[in-house]
Amino acid sequence: MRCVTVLGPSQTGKSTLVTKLASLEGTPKKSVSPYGLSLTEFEFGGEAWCALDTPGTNESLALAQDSLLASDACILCVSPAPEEAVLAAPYLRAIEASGTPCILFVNRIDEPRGRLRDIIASLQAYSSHPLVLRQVPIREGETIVGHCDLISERAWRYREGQPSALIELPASAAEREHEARSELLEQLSEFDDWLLEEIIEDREPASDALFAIASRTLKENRIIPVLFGSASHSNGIMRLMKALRHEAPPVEALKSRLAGGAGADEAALATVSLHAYYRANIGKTILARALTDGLKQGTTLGGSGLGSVQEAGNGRPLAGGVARGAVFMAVKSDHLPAPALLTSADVLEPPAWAAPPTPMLERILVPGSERDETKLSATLAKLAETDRGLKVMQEEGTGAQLICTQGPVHLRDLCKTLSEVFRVEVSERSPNPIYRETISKPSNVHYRHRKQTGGAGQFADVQLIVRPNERGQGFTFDETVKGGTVPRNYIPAVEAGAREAMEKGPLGFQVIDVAVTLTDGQYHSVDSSDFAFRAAARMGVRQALSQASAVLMQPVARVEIHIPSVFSGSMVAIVSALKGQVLGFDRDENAKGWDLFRALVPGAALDELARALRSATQGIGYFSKAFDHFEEIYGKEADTIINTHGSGTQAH
Ligand SMILES: Nc1nc2c(ncn2[C@@H]2O[C@H](COP(=O)(O)OP(=O)(O)O)[C@@H](O)[C@H]2O)c(=O)[nH]1
Ligand SMILES: [Mg+2]
Repeated sequence: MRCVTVLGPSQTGKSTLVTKLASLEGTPKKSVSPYGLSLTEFEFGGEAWCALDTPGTNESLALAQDSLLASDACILCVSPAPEEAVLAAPYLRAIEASGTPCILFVNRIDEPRGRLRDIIASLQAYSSHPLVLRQVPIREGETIVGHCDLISERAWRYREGQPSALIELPASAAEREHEARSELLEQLSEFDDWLLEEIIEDREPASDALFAIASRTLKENRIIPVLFGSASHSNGIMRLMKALRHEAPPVEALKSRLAGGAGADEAALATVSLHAYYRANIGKTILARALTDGLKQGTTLGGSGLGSVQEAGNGRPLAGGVARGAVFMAVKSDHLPAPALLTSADVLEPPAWAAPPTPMLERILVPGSERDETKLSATLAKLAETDRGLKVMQEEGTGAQLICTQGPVHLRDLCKTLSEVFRVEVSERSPNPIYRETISKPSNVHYRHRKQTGGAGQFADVQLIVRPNERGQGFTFDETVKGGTVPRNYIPAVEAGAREAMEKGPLGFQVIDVAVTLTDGQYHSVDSSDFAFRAAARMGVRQALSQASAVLMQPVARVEIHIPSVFSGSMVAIVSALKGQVLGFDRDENAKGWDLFRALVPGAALDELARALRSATQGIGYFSKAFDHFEEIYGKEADTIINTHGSGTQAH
């Protein structure tokens, strides 16, 4: 079986294209995962094919990447409007990183949306491989009525609902054809010395030789050939499918690509799992592709016996086992993760390029009942195993389930799976922002803890200095006690008490960056104890903090924003509006046409940054974030935060 991924922006006609490709010769079989990955099996040219169709939203990029893990080649489907080219940038980036041979298909050419040359030029800005036009349109007025293949130089006229008809190349198209053909030969000659020679010698190379070169340059992933058509009108579909059949590399090429990318032993690779999900009453279902022959139920894979294997298109049991190259469904193989590379003994990480984008949307899941509460964390942990775009954590302070997802659609799918498959009901809320407080001036305190209850009394007396520490230094403690006024053995208890006082300061937040010094004190030979000194220090430091002009501190994150360069102009304004600080920006060395923008942004503004970035970049820009430091925050803004989130007793 040969496998191809179809990917590209939303509404470019990917799903229509897959349906048309799969229906060229017979009836396709199709299955769809709850995450929207749709898989179609069909026959073409006497071979079995599998097309993986992914939703065209940026949240689904991870799904597209996982599909590439199992694909011999991919089709990037775009609309012919040059101004929409930027929407394809994330896909070009992912395809290039993966090393998957790619055919660019400009769909919807029945719609007058712009010139082919313009769309190719716009897309070229995001690809380091040359985009090589393999056909030119034949036009009547503004309408494209057919195409001429630049290698065979055969011209075709589209016919509604029927195969295209072979025609004479119209004189009006001849000049453009000639020009485009020379361009194609020139582009191909960069990768073929023989062809270069032929061109220099002004010889006309034979079509067969050119097809062979075109095919090799796609297999070696040096170029991206460009075809066009209209999926809904079935125009250009046969040409595209034939190109795939003749030019897409065999599964062995995928195998060595995966082994190379993951640093794995190619000979040992048996299977790549690309996607997993849970179904009610069935459990974990894994989509995988066999890289060797002879896999069947019971075969040792990833260290354990493979459960039952089924046809991916319709779930029928594969009694005879799985042939090399076949995409299959594995159930009752709970030990297998996805995506992963599997040898018979081991489970290996997929290549780094397949890592999902950093999850940007953080939410707290609140269980609906006590029963749900116990089930929720176990279920989330299980889901995170099969969904690398999901991160599960606990909220600081409350211990609630904090999840990071790719975005709102991902979150919705997740809650749906929780409810429908695992019967766990949840509601959601935003995480509590994390604030801290510190002090802005030193303060001294003399505190005596004394109690006489029943028999034994309690006595401890401490004199303390509380001072602001350097930013980032945290809590420090020392002592300058002279003459044993506080005996050595009680000093650790004083430190412990001081530390306890840091748990909640006068504004109601954890206190950071404070130095406490024990300077003097008194003890009682009978009534003093660790307990008493701890209490004295705790109460004393609390009192000192309340006299030391507490200030609110907010977290500041360091963000790395990834955007196509065309959007870079708007970033400074976005970051400034969020009271962030721009640290600089550079070209992204790893992705043509992309910039990397670094900034410091208040933690509370990260949600807003995600929103602003989405709207400024048509959903394409994304960022990764890491906590950087806490910084002071004053005035009205601070008061509002203290009133909403603080649990202190003392007003600011
Ligand atoms: N005019 C025109 N419409 C198309 C073409 N291909 C698909 N469509 C329409 O575009 C819409 C989106 O198609 P779909 O295949 O769902 O796009 P996807 O989001 O990329 O999967 C549907 O209404 C299709 O009928 C085409 O070649 N020409
Ligand atoms: Mg679709």
